[in-house]
Amino acid sequence: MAKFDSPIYVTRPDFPPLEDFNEYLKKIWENKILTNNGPFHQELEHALTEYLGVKYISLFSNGTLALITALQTLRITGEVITTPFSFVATSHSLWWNGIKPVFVDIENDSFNLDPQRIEAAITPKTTAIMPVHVYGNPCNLDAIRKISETYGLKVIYDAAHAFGVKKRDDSVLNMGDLSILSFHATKVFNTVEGGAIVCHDEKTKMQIDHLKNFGFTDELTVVAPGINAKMNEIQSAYGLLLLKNIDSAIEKRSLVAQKYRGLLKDVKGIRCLYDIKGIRHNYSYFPILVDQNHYPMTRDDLYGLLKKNNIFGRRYFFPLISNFPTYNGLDSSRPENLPVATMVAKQVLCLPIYPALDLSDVEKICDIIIRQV
Ligand code: T4K
Repeated sequence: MAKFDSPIYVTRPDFPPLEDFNEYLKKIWENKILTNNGPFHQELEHALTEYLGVKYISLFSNGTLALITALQTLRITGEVITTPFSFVATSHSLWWNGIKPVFVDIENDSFNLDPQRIEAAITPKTTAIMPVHVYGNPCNLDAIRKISETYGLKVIYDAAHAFGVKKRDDSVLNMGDLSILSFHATKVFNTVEGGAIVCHDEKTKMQIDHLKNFGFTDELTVVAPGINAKMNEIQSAYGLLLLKNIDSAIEKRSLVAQKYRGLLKDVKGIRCLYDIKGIRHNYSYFPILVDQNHYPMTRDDLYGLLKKNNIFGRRYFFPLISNFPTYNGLDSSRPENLPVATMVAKQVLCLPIYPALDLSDVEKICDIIIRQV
């Protein structure tokens, strides 16, 4: 089979219709408001609370600043229990707050923080847990809630991948003290760059809004050492337009995921993740595990082979965060402490998934994978 003529990337951002975006740009030109809680910013916050089914949302210029600010909002210090199987921004947000990440292993089925291993990692310095809904698959919410209540720990969910994900019709963003979202161009919903913090009460929403605007509460009053993490009007308008078609975008992703699963389900040595009953998934990523004991090549060889065929999968999240120089000296970073995460990072490969991906292209990608057996 001939390789793809043009590259197939792990994802492709959605773009709103250009004419519609021009209309919004015209309005911005008329309003003369480019940023600082402008009308589109307010409209997008409102639209997102409705769409996501959450009480309060505060828009950010990116997900990383949302994470950093979430930790500031709750005044988290000391040690925070988190997962090594995530994008580096998760742990970096702790580092930027002078907090020590304590890595705990992940579950073999969801690739999320394993609640059964959290308690053993709690010390007198532990103040919070920062789990990640990796690939949009919800963490074990009930178990994490119970542990946090027993030990009086805050929970900040890194929900960068979990836009629109629901458990029994309730947004996963309603769990924990705070959740953060990323609206980066590579995400299910994007504002080019962007992010948000979801919170559950008005006072916290106000604190977050002050913190993302240098700490200003009015023209002359600065109540805290805030940062500049505001989303601007152009990004907000982009988001408003994309939100109109978000359900159909998720539906198209779902068809891609189902196609992959159907074609790969019997391939020896290849493991897919499947839908969980009662969960509304968003199909943000399509990870497979390549087990070289049963599949004729390693994950890296398959990655290279696909690349030769113009298919650019990604090894999210390899290396583990705990293997990067900033973190690899920590006691909790020892591979013996993280056997499941170490195995998953070695085997995982995210295949292309995005709304505009043709199902015939999914067939071609799978054909290359299957032909090796
Ligand atoms: N927490 C978690 C769990 C996260 O995954 C992330 C971000 C964060 C926190 C932090 O949120 P942000 O501060 O980023 O809002 C990407 C993203 O930059 C990053 O947002 C994301 N997670 C991470 C998982 O992936 P790269 O370096 O892998 O992206 P890049 O530029 O290689 O893009 C991947 C492919 O997408 C490209 O090969 C082609 C395609 N693409 C990409 C862009 C940007 C396009 O077709 N068009 C584009 O404009 O990090």
